[in-house]
Amino acid sequence: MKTLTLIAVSTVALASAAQAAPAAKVTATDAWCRPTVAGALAAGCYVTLTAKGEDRLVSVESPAASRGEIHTMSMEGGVMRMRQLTEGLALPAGKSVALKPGADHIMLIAPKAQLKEGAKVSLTLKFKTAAPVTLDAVVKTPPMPGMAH
Ligand SMILES: [Cu+2]
Repeated sequence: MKTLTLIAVSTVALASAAQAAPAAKVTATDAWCRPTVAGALAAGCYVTLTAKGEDRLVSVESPAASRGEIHTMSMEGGVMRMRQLTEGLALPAGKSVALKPGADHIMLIAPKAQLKEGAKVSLTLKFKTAAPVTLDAVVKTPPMPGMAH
């Protein structure tokens, strides 16, 4: 009888230990994509990410495009250049990281349809540690139209 009781206690202990581990979480807000012209080869999308623990945005997928990439932009010799962040984008713990025009952004490659103002684009963001986040980004014209790339 004593043996049986011990087994029961250790099973309960294991179950509560599994529940106690908090799931790593990234919060995504203000997701939007820039409208495209018909036949556009790429579309820029933006979102603000806040990771609870240190994490990394490693990939982006969308049913609206062939694939998603994570890009950054920087000034090189007076010219704005865009490059892919093949290692993803670092997300420091507890700090909001804003993907925005002229800086880090999500690039949808080969959109399957024209992105029109007011439409919604489903994005799935995948992280190194946190669970994936799927959200709808709204298509809207950016406040500064001169920042297109
Ligand atoms: Cu880009």
